[in-house]
Amino acid sequence: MAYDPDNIFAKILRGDIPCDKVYENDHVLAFRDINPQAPTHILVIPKGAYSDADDFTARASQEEIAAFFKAVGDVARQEGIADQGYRIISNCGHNGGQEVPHLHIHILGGRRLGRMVAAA
Ligand code: DGP
Repeated sequence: MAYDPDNIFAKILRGDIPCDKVYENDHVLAFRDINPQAPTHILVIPKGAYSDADDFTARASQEEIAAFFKAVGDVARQEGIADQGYRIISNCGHNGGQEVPHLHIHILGGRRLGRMVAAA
């Protein structure tokens, strides 16, 4: 999918709209989801213009990929949910149910979560 520079997370990265930031480095930004599905619900996004996990894994550098996945673990530990466990999800494309077309990993924790995929 061609990257849409006007998507909401691109606007957050540009500082055009605010976010509740929890973590940032040269490659990654993480902030709280506006519609949390668990006591802790954080979105981790790369700073590069990648529309989804397919785009990212095809085009991103080894450094960007390593930094992104490392940040997911760092955020979970920072937020105190790693010991009890948590879930990471990245919805990719139409069938994946992705709504915002900038790659993001959801980190969900702070309670026991239900089945991984609800019955349709
Ligand atoms: P997905 O369906 O995987 O594309 O999830 C998109 C998530 O983004 C959804 O859980 C709600 C969240 N979201 C949408 N708009 C905003 C926003 O403006 N700010 C924040 N913090 N989260 C947003």
